[in-house]
Amino acid sequence: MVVLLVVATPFSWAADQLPHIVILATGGTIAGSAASNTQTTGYKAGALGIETLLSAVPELKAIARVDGEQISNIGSENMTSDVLLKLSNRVNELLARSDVDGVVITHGTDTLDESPYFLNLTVKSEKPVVFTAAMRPATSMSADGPMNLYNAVLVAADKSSWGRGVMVELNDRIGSARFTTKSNASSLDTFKAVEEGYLGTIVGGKIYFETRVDKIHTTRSVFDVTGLKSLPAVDIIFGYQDDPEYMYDAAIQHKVKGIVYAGMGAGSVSKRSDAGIRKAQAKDIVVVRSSRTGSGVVPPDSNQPGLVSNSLNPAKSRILLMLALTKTDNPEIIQQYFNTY
Ligand code: DAS
Repeated sequence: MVVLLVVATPFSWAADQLPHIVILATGGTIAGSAASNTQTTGYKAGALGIETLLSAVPELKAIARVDGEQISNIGSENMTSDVLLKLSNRVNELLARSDVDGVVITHGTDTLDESPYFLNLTVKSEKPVVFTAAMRPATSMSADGPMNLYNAVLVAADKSSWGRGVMVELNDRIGSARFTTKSNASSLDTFKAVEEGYLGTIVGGKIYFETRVDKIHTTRSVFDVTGLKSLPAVDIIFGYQDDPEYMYDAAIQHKVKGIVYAGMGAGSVSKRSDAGIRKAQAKDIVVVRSSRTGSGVVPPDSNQPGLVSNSLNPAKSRILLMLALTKTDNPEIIQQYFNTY
């Protein structure tokens, strides 16, 4: 008599069924290393590799099949368009595979309002893309990186995350790439969307989504960076009392294609900036007025030069203007992009 022994190994059976999440590491404080566990400033960001980050969170194995790739290992103050293009193209390659269910990207916090928005406009998939980071280095007491990474994978592995656009997850909060920005230089809860709030939160390992993004993103975006080797040069010029016209001369001299004006209040221009903007426009440079306040809408104003950024802050406006200029230099079309993305 043949006895067939079937051993159901829940864990290995479950492991085969777990979502496959790829973690792309770019550097930042989450991979930061300091001399002591009480040091939370002045450390080296991007010091630890992806394997070290993954080994610090063995609990990931219970929620997803995880692979790690090192895209770069830099402080995000040194993030560049070249790395953004590499990152976006790699994410699209991965998400086009039927055996990949989502992507998590570890990143520095300093420009974590730029990279996620770039991918929000260039990823061509409904699958979850979740950025995460840390405000304390991996070597510090109560480092926030491991739990942020665990929660980011939890979100990326969850079917309810599909179709929400690129997300930013830190400190048990889930923000949208479109609205989330770094609101404080050093606090653990620095990532916020002042007016739009969070998409959801994570409590006790459970995801609670509360809202969705109305703006266009991912699969509905017209922007495609496949095969692009560079992006049009766009600079940001800050508006302030006594702001000089020569900043615009420098931008013109360097042959930028676009300028974002980080204006006072609702994008107000001084007489000097007005002259500078009109001079740039005369050289076919597209100028968009944003607000240095960090939130709120910059409305159209026929008395002031330039397109308007809607509710995009200056750093996000630059991301959209760079991508817009890969498609057109028509001001009416670009303004429509700012009204809808
Ligand atoms: N330099 C910061 C950065 O990489 C470190 C951090 O906060 O992640 O953005």
